[in-house]
Amino acid sequence: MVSLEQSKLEWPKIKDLMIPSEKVAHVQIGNPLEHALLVLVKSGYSAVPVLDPTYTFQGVISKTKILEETLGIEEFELNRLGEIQVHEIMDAEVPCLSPEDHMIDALHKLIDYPFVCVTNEAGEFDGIVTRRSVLKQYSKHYHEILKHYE
Ligand code: 2BA
Repeated sequence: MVSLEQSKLEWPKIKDLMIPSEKVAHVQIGNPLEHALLVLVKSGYSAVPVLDPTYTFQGVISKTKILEETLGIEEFELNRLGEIQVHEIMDAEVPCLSPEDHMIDALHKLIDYPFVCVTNEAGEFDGIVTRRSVLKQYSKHYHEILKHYE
């Protein structure tokens, strides 16, 4: 019988799957929502990580959250985009992974989140693991098993 810890070792580590920080679009906690929306629209992503000036991970900001915040009673109040800072409305209660975790640790979290941030022991931002990268690994594994039985 294979233990959970043994089965984890068969899968890649998070550090080998993640998109490194330098390739991840992000915003700073003190940025106004106007800037965050610009980054989200220009990058094409629906949500991106939020960092502080020391590159410590703080949370996630999404287009949906920004639009919800600016929606008044009858119309969007776009002037509010310059008045509110990212840290006021970001989602700070999101799970993180360590570079030494295994893919299976990401799998559980990616059920509820499209990406999970990777931080080192000091809380510094190392990158993200996306649903795409994990699904790619599963697809590769599946085809290897098929070949094995052919
Ligand atoms: P979403 O922006 O909702 O994107 C959902 C999926 O759509 C992505 O899945 C990807 O397959 C595709 N996609 C969206 N925008 C894209 C773009 N500009 N270029 C290429 N493909 C794009 P995943 O790749 O699994 O990403 C999951 C989530 O991770 C994304 O959700 C986004 O919030 C975040 N993400 C991925 N790559 C990122 C990066 N380089 N910088 C910041 N955030 C990123």
